[in-house]
Amino acid sequence: MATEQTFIMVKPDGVQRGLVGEIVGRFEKRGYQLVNAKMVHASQEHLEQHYADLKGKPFFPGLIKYMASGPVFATVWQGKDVVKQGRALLGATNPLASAPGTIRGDFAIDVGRNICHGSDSVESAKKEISLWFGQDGSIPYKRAVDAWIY
Ligand code: 3AN
Repeated sequence: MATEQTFIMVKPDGVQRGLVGEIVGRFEKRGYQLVNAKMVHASQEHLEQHYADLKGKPFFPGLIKYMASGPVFATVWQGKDVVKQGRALLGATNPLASAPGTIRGDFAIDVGRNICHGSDSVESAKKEISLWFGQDGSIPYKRAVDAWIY
């Protein structure tokens, strides 16, 4: 049984454009298990923690303002290679480089409004899940045994 988990977030533009169902559906159809989910209107401090690695970047203040502009849909997903495959489903950070067929490649044109976030490593997934959901955020429920579900 695979136990790898990742943190996937639909950003305010994705929520406002009605893309939550589309994004959740793509992960479900690929075979991943939704472990946790919630709508959150995050504080500036919380988002600064989430994006701490980008603090020195010129776009950081604008990024925090955009992310704090409305609710996001925060989720935890589980399954085989879900961190890497989750990033592949999202597409490249800059939608100009995202392949059609990916979420960003199908729905975004601006790097500053790129709809979704996905953890970039197993380590950052652990940190992000605990930041957004706390200690109990990553406990999976038991799925029916099925050879086609990871
Ligand atoms: P990713 O979200 O694909 O992991 P990061 O961590 O490099 O990419 O960037 C985090 C977020 O910062 C991006 N999702 C995007 O919203 C924003 N961002 C990254 N690069 C730029 C940029 N050049 N201009 C504006 N916003 C950016």
